[in-house]
Amino acid sequence: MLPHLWCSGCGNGIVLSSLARALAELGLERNQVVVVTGIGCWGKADDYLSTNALHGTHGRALAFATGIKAANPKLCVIVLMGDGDGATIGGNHLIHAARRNIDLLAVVVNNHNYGMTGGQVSATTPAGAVTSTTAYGNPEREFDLCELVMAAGANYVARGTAYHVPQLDRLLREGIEKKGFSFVEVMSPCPTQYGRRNQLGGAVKMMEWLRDHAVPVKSFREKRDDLPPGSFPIGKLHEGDDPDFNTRYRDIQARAQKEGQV
Ligand SMILES: Cc1ncc(C[n+]2csc(CCOP(=O)(O)OP(=O)(O)O)c2C)c(N)n1
Ligand code: SF4
Repeated sequence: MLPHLWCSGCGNGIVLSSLARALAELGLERNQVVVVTGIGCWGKADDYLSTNALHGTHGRALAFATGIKAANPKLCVIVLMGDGDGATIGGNHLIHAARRNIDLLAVVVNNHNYGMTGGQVSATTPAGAVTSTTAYGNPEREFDLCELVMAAGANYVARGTAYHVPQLDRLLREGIEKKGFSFVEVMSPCPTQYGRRNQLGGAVKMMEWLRDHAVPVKSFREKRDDLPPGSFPIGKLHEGDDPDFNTRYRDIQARAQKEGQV
């Protein structure tokens, strides 16, 4: 095991191992891969990967990644963000990356709060949950990130958890291979900040909660009204085949060149 900065019981190490396995299984050359991260606990993941890496500013990872992919479409671009980074301060970039259908994989580790800076409320904190900035309960409703990016136009949308590891390996592999915007949300425990404040019983109990509330998407759609409160679907939620941004851009470029405009 590598020395790392994450708390014991944090799900980040599990997601990182899953990503490393997905890259190894696909046999990608490390110089063909660029891992782009924002700021946060999960945003430190690129420190432990021997690919190209860009550690950007908080909430802007997708903007940097879009530039990289647009400039060199041959690169495999993977963007690692927390829910604060990728969906709260960076929420607008997330929507527009999905709308643009830029060909990359975005992995948002959703631990329901801003872990690194003391457990503040984020756009995925469940309504009523306690955080350092919502001491008596969150008055806001949470985003369903998968539904959000699906509605915005992503080609591949999936949700996994830090408990369901073989499935997560597969979802990350599929997300890397799929052309267009791929989004994998990983539900993951932050026992230090979120778990402690919400009295979720520590890292093991949080893992057991994931085991008991994550439901394969097919069963979820069939039985959603009969499932225990808090249940959520996991697996591949959506796959489309719309042309990605670079394909559309190339087509327009070719047309413009033919018409002698550039
Ligand atoms: C513009 C800006 N605002 C705020 C911060 C402080 N900051 C650093 S990390 C972080 C929260 C990260 O939370 P999240 O993205 O959910 O990742 P986690 O730490 O939970 O993995 C914040 C608010 C910053 N670095 N830059
Ligand atoms: S604060 Fe939370 S997200 Fe950050 S390393 Fe610790 S357990 Fe993980």
